[in-house]
Amino acid sequence: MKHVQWYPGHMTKARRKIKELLNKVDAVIEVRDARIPISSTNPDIAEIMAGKPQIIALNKADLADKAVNNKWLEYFAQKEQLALLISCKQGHVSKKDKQVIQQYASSYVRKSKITGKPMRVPRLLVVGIPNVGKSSLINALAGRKAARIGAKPGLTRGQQLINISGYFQILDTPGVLWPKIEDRLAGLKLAATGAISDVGFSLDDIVEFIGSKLHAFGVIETDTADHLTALAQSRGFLLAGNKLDIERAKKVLAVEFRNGKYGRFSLEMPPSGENNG
Ligand SMILES: Nc1nc2c(ncn2[C@@H]2O[C@H](COP(=O)(O)OP(=O)(O)O)[C@@H](O)[C@H]2O)c(=O)[nH]1
Ligand SMILES: [Mg+2]
Repeated sequence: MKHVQWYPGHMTKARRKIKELLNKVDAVIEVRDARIPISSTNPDIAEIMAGKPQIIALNKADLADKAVNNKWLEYFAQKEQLALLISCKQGHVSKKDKQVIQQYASSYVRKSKITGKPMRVPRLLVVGIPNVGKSSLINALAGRKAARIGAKPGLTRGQQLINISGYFQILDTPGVLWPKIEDRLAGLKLAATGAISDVGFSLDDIVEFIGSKLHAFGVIETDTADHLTALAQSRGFLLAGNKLDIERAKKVLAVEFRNGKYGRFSLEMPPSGENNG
């Protein structure tokens, strides 16, 4: 595995950028991938946030195992961290979730001495590693195409506050955190879920990992190689001379796993549980 971490120059810049954004808000929504709530955060997040109140949005909950999602909620509740299960791909965030965010963030806004009420609407910043759905969440909260989806990290528009009327305001520019890949397994989980676009791993590495997971979950009965053959056959992926196009099958397997075509999977359990692999 090649080294996937950003080099220090980038990191210093990213940190500085986040600090700037943090100054403008009362609280932060940290987006993580619900399938890998540990690997999809930066382990230095607490230090980076410097005490800024934080809501954890376990996004792509629609792709993760329902029962495991609930275990993660229990886990964060035990740690007294506010966490929400979010699926924002369809462009919608529930009223209840918006209210929870609003109430939490409001409690950190200075109160009027006279009325005892917050002096203004709370302001929030969305942060997270690439591809966890930061832009999607901002769009879904805003209820219109307010933030750019799929933009490369660093490619952001001029910062503006978006008014989520009746609830709060969010910065239209998310803060980009960098994943810290502490071991090969964490890297493979990030690659398999699409957080790091295959950087550092070959397609073969990723496909082998996905295949072994699908096998362990009982979704495929054969080994990865046989599954790829069957996939290429059933879809008619052929090269010249009627040879099976296995490379194409690999790409399709990776994409379809990422998008939930094989079902809903969680690749990480809360630390207290078993099966952390
Ligand atoms: N299934 C599913 N896909 C999502 C969800 N949120 C975002 N995505 C997809 O994840 C990819 C990355 O989303 P994007 O918002 O660009 O991530 P960002 O890099 O963190 O801003 C896009 O293909 C989105 O459609 C979700 O809740 N569920
Ligand atoms: Mg984005």
